Amino acid sequence: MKRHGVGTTITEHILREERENPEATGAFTTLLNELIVAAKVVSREVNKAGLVDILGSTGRINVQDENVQKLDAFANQVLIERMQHIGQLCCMGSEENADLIDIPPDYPKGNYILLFDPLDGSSNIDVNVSIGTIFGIFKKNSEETNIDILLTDVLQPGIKQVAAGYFIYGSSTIMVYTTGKGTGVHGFTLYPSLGEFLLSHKNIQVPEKGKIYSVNEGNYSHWDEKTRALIDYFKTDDKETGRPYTSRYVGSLVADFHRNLLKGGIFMYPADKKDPKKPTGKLRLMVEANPLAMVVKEAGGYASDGHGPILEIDPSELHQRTPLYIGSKKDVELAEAFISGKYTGETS
Ligand code: FDP
Repeated sequence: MKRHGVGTTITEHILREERENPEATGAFTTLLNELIVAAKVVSREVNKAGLVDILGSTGRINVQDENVQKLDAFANQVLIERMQHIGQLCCMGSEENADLIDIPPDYPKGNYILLFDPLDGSSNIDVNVSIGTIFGIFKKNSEETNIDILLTDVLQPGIKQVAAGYFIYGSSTIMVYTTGKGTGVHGFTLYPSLGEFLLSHKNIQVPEKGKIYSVNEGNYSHWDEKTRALIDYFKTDDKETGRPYTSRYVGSLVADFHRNLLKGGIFMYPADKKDPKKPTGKLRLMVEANPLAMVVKEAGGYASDGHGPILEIDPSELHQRTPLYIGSKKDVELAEAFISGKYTGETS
């Protein structure tokens, strides 16, 4: 509903979802609202990232400023500082921190666990390519609030996430999130003049099959035969099965994922032999793969590690890595058939 020329704000949307959930206490609404504030701060900083140098070189100000930090460290700090005091979290986990992040003793604790990648795609910051923040939210198993949280409380399979989503800092800033259970995936665009996220992408559905494949093909020589066969498949001419697919790879997971979510297709970061320390690929299960897997599932798509659903992986480490195939259901099922050696012939 339009109100005085403004569409649905994200706050309205979250409150509506809260009213429709009889078990809601308002705790989750508080959590999301504070997360949105943190993302607005990061978005503002990302938008002026290039200006720091410009101002420094022309006006000779700021360039020696000790407070000018790397943006990913800044985003991490903003998220931790904004989220730790709200009273709804029992701990956090960040891609930037080796261990779990405790809630300081002078703040109240809650039942939610927030896991995030504060600035994904950070190698793209310097070149003005879209980057993002990814988040997944779990509930701890026990209702008791004043107990110490152990890593085992956090290491839950992605299927147990109660919400997940991302912010993309691109030509505009967009938040996409879901609370699962059929509530849909919705996108909200930040209107800078209002400082508000407004509903812009209602109930996003990823096409069942796409035309795009997204992968860092520079890793070709490090892949096994099955992975190479899959990529060769997408590139081979065959009108009946809609091939060749078109290749699109930004190198920012959030940006590549977001494009394929809206247009259809598959994003892949396969296992490779490039780095013996990362035999299962580069991407992190808890802060990258799981949240996007929840989003894509709710939008009608699928995420796999090549052998089964990402959301069913039982994690053993906070920073566990996983191969990732994610996007249109039929494309990901096909990839899974190739990788697990079950591919038998042409599919449409
Ligand atoms: P980045 O290293 O720039 O932070 O997981 C991080 C990530 O980017 C993803 O956003 C992106 O999809 C991937 O790594 C890119 O990796 P490659 O450079 O190996 O393609």
